[in-house]
Amino acid sequence: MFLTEKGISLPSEELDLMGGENRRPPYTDKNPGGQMPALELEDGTVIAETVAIFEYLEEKNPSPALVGSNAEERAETRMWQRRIELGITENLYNGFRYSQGIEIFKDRMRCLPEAADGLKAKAQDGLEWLDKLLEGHDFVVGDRFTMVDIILFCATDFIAGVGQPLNPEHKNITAWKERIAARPSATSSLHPGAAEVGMQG
Ligand SMILES: N[C@@H](CCC(=O)N[C@@H](CS)C(=O)NCC(=O)O)C(=O)O
Repeated sequence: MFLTEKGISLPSEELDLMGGENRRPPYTDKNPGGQMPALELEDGTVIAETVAIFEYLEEKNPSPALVGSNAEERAETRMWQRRIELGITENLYNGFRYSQGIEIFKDRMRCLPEAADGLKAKAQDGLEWLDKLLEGHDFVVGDRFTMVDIILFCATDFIAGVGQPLNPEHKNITAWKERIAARPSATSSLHPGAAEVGMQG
């Protein structure tokens, strides 16, 4: 979705995530973090972590700005990225990994099944907080569409299909999600496998 918004096209290679191809060599020789995505540059440098990839691509392709077009905008976007990932999306993902996803993740990382419900509740606390702040705003970072909308949209889109739907009482987040889902980049970047499990974008 980020690439599509930027108008960037890159060659790509798919790995069998369910089969754990990302958790063993040769992938882990390149990205010892063992997760996807990773971006391999022509000189062999490998950049993992989605936000690091976004920031790299933004520096190389500043327009349209999805981080920001000046220092103030970039700082504001990064502030929101931290809030959204630390307060919401990491809790959504770990809540999933430690419960519905445990069969996939139990041999990949230390799982804390006893923490799953608490993590899911923390994510809901974060969404409740955000719902109020979104009142009167189109996007998470005020009135600018940024990488933060992409991060939160992809997380809430995926997680709704695996046991953590949005709370319909969060009217502002529900409206925001529909707004982001309506962007052509959401639909055109959707992997056929993701569409099969009910994702919108
Ligand atoms: N912190 C990483 C998390 C990446 C992540 O969770 N990737 C998932 C796919 S979207 C993955 O590789 N899952 C399989 C696994 O962890 O083995 C990032 O932001 O890029």
